[in-house]
Amino acid sequence: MTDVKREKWSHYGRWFRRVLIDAGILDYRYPIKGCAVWLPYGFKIRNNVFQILRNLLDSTGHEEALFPLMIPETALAKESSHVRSFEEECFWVTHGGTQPLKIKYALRPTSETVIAPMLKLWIRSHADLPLKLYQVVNVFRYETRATRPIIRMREVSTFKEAHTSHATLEEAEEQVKEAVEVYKDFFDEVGVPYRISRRPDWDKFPGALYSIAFDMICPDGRSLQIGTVHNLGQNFSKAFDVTYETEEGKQEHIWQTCYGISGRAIAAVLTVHGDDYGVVLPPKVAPTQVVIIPIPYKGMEKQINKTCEDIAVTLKKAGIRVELDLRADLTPGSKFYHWDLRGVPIRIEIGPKDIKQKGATIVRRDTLERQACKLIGLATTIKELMNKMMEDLRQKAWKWMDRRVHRVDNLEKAKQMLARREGIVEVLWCGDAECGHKLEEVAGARVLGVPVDVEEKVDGECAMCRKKATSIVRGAIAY
Ligand code: 5CA
Ligand code: ZN
Repeated sequence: MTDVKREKWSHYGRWFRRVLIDAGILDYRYPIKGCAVWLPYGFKIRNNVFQILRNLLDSTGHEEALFPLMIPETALAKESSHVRSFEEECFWVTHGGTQPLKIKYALRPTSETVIAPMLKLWIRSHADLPLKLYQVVNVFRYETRATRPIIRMREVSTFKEAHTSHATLEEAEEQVKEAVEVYKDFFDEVGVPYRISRRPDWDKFPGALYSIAFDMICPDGRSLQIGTVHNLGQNFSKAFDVTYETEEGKQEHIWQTCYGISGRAIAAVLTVHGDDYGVVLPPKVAPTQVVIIPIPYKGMEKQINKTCEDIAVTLKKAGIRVELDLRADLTPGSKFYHWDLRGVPIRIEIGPKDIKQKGATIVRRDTLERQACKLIGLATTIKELMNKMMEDLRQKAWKWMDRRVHRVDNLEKAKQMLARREGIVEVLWCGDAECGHKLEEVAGARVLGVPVDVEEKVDGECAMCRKKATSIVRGAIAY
């Protein structure tokens, strides 16, 4: 515990660091920059969040696998734009013991070049396609920009990467659409709002035809990329010569997509719902969904504790994750503080009045509202409240984000808003890179790309050059 103030809205970065440590989620003090420890409580949250993602992938025909960590330099180098971008970003293994290796190995920064040589062995004919694999692993990137807990790590210890193989470009395009839908469902389930944009060519994934990204807005007005979907075309299959036999007996290179979500998705959940008291966990991802706290009263201690124990049993039977806090050395107030900090969605208090009324006092973590309810049907009441809370969290987060996406009609205004970190700006654009870069002439500003989440006919002039606009373009100060 610490007495340092956590102010989410005025000091987001500081708030986030403090909350991670104080709530027992992540310890960032490991002696290698950009590496951290998932603490037991944080690890449970991480697993719950990623289980949602696994379920969505499993139910759409993906299969989980596990590939090796190391990549021979010769394999990494096969796709030229990929290696150009990633060689500077790799950690390299150069020795086995004291012996220098003949070919050095990269720790995977991502796994296209790990998977491709295996696909070459596995894929024979059109009957082997599509092949939809994913893995949840750690990847390593020698990030040169400021590292931040969970958000920009050098060991990204939580990284879900999906890799798919297809017979045609059309099928790969369909897969990109499915991946976008899976990611939408995932972020909707945890109540994280987003905008989806097609990244400009100069910012696509190295080796991709094009990249689509999900971005959210942090409390300080900066955007954060929380997931990406790439159409890789035949770039890797040509580099690794991965072919299949068509129905007509011809050999063709396969078409590929890949899409990734990292621990940033967890950072997003903690960030959008948290407040000055700590984290606020959506019931689905909370390791403890309900905490029961007795309010001691002279002469009634036994009765109160017994009622608490009975409630715990009932709720557990109903499948609710319950914690009973009977610690005798702590006041109810310090218990409230403890569980509020950790974001437990619902608190049940049992005091003398509740006993008399055969009831309980329930407090919601998100609104801190208290309500009295009956013990009869308590499990149902709690489940309904958790559903309501999830819906409220989602709506509140979306409303907040929607107020921070601004349509502006001229470049000056857009730049001013970016400089003041007011979120995402949208202007009309002719599509020229030069005009895109003009929007980026504010320290740290980035073009997020063209909306793919809303279809909109545009009619007007490019905010930069006044030529005819062909689309909207989004910009933000990005993390
Ligand atoms: N092979 C593709 C798809 S798996 C790939 O690597 N895409 S990526 O480079 O865009 O990474 C996927 C996602 O990981 C990004 O959208 C971003 O949200 C997250 N990410 C990237 N670098 C880091 C990092 N250093 N720390 C934490 N998360 C990261
Ligand atoms: Zn223009």
